[in-house]
Amino acid sequence: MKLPRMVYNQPEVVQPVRTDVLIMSPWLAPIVWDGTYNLGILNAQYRQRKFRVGITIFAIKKYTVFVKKFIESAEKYFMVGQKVTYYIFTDRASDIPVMNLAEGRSIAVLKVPSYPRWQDVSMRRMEMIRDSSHTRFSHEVDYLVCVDVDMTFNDEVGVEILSNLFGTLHPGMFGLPRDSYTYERNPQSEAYIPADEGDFYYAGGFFGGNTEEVYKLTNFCHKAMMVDKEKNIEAVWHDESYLNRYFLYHKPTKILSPEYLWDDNFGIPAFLKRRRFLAVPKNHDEIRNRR
Ligand code: 4GW
Ligand code: MN
Repeated sequence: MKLPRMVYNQPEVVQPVRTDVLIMSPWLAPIVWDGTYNLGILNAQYRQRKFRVGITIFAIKKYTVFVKKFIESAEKYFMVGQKVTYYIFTDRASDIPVMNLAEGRSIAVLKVPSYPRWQDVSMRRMEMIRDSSHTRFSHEVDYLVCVDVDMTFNDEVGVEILSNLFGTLHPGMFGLPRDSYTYERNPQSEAYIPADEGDFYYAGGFFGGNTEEVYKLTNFCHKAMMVDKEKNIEAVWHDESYLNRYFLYHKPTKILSPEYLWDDNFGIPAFLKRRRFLAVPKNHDEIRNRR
């Protein structure tokens, strides 16, 4: 495909685009912040090849209430103009609303079991994503984006996030010393990270990559959780702890700034120019405990 002529500002070699935040990890993975990329250029580059994006969400038990707003907001802001499949894992398929989507976009409902403990509901996502990787995802999509469902898109999230393996900086822990991160600190756990290791604290609610890398990540996390379970160990932040362990030794090729996973309970710091994907305030009694 021939690229159209494009006119845009020249990149300036001796004038950094952001000086208030880190925009590159020590292993040269870009950290995606507003102002660091030109979406027009990226879209033009991505248009040259066909690709499809799958976004996985889990709506188990009462969390089906989040689906409608999630999809509505995603239709407005997530990968607009791209081919997208929403993979909705649920134990209550009849509660998933029928929705009109833009052209090239579709919903696939995957029926899965529920677990009595919410920790298991959260952790088993790794196993379920893994199990669908070879049966479906690898045939149907090129990239997978795996996110929490108790969220809404509030601004553009596009091809700038795509990479072989990406993770997102947790909104509550950027800028802290590594020994204060809430990594799993029990050396007996498969999620263990010593106090003098660790790069960033990544959020469990937004990661992804190409289907093969997401398979490897979810397979690692699920297996590690099963090893721990045999020893009656459960990492402090469940799937998030195992994800952090994985990313320590398999560095992500791209890192999303907290613009991509924000919670207004943390306020709005000056460096945060956009809040693209926001936590829905939860009434914990309503949503969580009455099940
Ligand atoms: C406490 O009672 C619960 S229930 C904690 C999580 C629960 C839960 C989570 C659930 O009942 N059903 C469910 O589908 N989930 C999925 O796990 C859902 O996709 C959710 O976004 C994800 C992680 O749970 P969470 O969003 O409540 O976790 P935080 O508060 O850390 O964002
Ligand atoms: Mn959540």
